[in-house]
Amino acid sequence: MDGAWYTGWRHVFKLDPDREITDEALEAVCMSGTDAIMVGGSSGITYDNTVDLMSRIRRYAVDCVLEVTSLDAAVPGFDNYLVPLVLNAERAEWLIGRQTAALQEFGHLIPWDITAGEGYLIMNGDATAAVVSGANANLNQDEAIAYVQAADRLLRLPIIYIEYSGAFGDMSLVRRASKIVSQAHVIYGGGIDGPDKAEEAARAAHTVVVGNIVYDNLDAALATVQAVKAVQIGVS
Ligand code: 1GP
Repeated sequence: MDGAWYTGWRHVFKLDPDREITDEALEAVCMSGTDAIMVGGSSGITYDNTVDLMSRIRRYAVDCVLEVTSLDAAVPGFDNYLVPLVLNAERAEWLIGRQTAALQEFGHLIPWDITAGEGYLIMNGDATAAVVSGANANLNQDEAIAYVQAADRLLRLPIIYIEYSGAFGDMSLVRRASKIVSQAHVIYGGGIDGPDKAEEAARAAHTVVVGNIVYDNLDAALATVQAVKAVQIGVS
């Protein structure tokens, strides 16, 4: 890892433009000490709801990054951009087709120095992202690790995101992934409902993403920040 903008992230909150969040809750999230706010979701994302959420987050000093999953919602003004490539998608459209279509149209506008590709490995077949992209989440650990190695060694992707959205994943897989990568940064997200799971994930991944619980139990969500920051990743 080379000190790129995402390498210092230990904890990230992911907010969904398609879900309501009060000003008070948003303030608590942005002032929590998290390293960044990621804006993204798998459905109902529009230009308007993305601009709206970005401008509300912009009131705070925290870094704000857009995960670009729809061309319609590629909003300028974020600090950074992540472009997911779904490694285990059944349809090539989600691996590289939609991205190249976007480049044909907007390639000249992309701020490359603040944009990174993100190899997405979707491990929960029930997650909306899995359904939308037709991801084959039915992988054993060795098969999943082969995707991680392909992304890290063959594709040289800077980030690998192990996504269990909605369910807490196999931390032994995440730990193995973080150990095996040669240059990629490993992000884990899914099912973190409070400090205990956050701490477990922080031992396994370079960066831990906390999503849904922000909307369901704000206090538990806020408690994940210190839980993550208190642990050193045990995989260096
Ligand atoms: C979703 O990985 C994130 O993209 C976080 O997952 O919403 O389950 O916390 P949860």
